[in-house]
Amino acid sequence: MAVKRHLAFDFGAESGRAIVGSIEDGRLTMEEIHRFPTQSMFVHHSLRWNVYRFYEEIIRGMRSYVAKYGSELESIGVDTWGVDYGFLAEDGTLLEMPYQYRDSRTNGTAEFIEKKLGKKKVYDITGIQFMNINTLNQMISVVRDTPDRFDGAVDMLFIGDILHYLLSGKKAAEFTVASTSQMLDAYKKDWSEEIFQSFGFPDKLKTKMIFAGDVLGTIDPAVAEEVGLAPDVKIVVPAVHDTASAAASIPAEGDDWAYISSGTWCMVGVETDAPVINDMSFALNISNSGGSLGKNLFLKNVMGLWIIQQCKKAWNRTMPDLDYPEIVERAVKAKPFAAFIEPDDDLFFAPHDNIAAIGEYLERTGQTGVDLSDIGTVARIVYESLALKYRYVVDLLKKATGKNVGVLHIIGGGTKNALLNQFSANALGFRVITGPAEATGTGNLLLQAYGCGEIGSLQELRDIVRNSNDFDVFDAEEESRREWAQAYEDFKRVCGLAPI
Ligand code: ADP
Ligand code: LRH
Repeated sequence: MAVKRHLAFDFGAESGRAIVGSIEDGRLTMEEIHRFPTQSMFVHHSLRWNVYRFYEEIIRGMRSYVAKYGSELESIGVDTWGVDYGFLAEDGTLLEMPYQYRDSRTNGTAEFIEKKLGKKKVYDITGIQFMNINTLNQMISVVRDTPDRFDGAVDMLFIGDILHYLLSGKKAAEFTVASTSQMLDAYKKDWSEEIFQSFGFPDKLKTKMIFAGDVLGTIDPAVAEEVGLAPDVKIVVPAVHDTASAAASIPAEGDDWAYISSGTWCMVGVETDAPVINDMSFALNISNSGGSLGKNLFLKNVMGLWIIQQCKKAWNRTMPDLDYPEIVERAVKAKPFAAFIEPDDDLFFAPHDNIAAIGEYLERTGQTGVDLSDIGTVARIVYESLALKYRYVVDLLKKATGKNVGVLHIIGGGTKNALLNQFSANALGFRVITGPAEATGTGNLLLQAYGCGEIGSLQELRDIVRNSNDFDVFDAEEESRREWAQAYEDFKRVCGLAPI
C-alpha cells in the first residue's frame, strides 16, 4: 500500500515551517521542507500580520512538496498562535490586515469587561485567563474605537482558519483556537450568546465551530492546479491553536505530569478531562484552553522566550552573528542568581528596548550593581527567572487541581536550550523530560492522520510519538538543591509574587 503523506504548516510568532509526515509501522517520519520568518510588522502605526504573505509561504511549501514527492498527498493542515483573527467580506476578501495581539489598541479594554459583564461572570462562562491579548479585548477595542469595521464583515476567522479558507474555500472556526478568544462557552464548546450580547458583537460573526481531526473539505481545484497537487488532497484541521497541537504530542504516561509548551510563549499546564472553573481557578487566573480529542488544557501563559528573542534582536544590531547556542554558552559562564525578573511584568510585553526594560525592572525592585552590558549575565537572569516562574505556576496548578505532579514534560523549540531544561529541573526539584522539539508539527501531522482514519485515539497518537522520538532527561542537581530552593524564595519576594 502506498505511503500516506500529510503536510503540516506550523506558524509561530517568530518563524514558520512546512513539515511532511507519514506513519509507517507505528512510527512517524517527519521532514521539514520549508522554513520562513513570520514576525509582525508596523503598518500605519499599528502592529499587523501579513496573512497573504503567510499564504505565499504555504504555496511555496506545497511547491517544494510537489518537487520532492509528486502530486499525491493525503492531507494538509495549518496551526498558528491563538487569539488573532481577521474579518472577511461576503466575497471572502480580508477586510484589513489582521492585528497582532501586542498592538496597543487593547489598552484600557480590561475595564470594559468589568463594567459590561463582570470578570467573574466572563470567567465562569469561558474559563479563560484574563489577558489584554485575548480576542475578547481586541473585539472590545473594535466596538469602542472603530465600530464601522463590523460593517462589511460577514465572518470572523482566526489566522489559521483564514489560511484553511484560502486553501479550501470553506469557512469554519476550529474549537481549540476559538477557545483562546475568551468568547466561547467552555462547556458547550461554542460561542457564548451572553458574551456576544453583553459586549455588542454582531451575531453574524459566530462562524461555525469544527474540531481537530475534522475534514474541512478538499483543496480548492485552482490552488491544486497552481502548485501541481492532485485535486483530492484533503484539508484536515489539526488543533489550529499551536499549543493544543503541541499538547497532543506530549509523550506522557500515567497521570502525575505537567507540561510546558516552550516557544515565544511558554504555556505551563496540566491536562484534564473537563474544564476546571471554580473560585480558585478564577482567583489564580488560570485558562481552560480547548484541547484536542476531548481534552482540556488547564494552563497559564508565561511570557516565555519572547524575552530572550527581544534581547537577541537588540544584541544582533551590533553582533549580527550572535545565535541562540552562543547566548546559552555565555549564560553558562555567567554568575548564578545575579538578579531576578518577573517574566510576566508588563514591562516585557512589548518593550521598545528590552535590555533597558530589564534595567528598569531591576531598578524598581532595588537590585543594584548588575552589569547588563554583559550578554551572559542578562541571558542567565532571564533563563533562571523563567525556570523559577515555571515552578511558581506548577505550584499554582497543583493547588488549583489538587493533582500530584512528579514529572514535567517540556516540548517545543525551547527544548533546544539544555541550560534552561536543567534550570527547570533544578527549580522544580523533580525530573524534566524534553521533546519533541517539533511538538506542534508532530501534533498537527498526527491529528491530520487521526482525521484520515489512520489513528484511533489520543492514546494511540501518543504511542506513536513515543516510538518516533528520542527524549532527554534532566534530573534536579543534588549539589545545587539548597541554592535553588533559596532562589525560589528570593524570586517570589523580589518579584512580589503572592504566597501560594
Ligand atoms: P514559536 O513559539 O515562535 O514557534 P519555537 O518553538 O520555534 O517558537 O521556539 C523558538 C525559541 O526556542 C527561540 O526563541 C529560542 O529562544 C529557543 N531556541 C531555539 N533553538 C535554540 C538553540 N539552539 N539554543 C537555545 N535556544 C533555542
Ligand atoms: C503560543 C500561543 C499561546 C497564545 C499566544 C497568543 O504560540 O498560541 O498559546 O496564548 O500564542
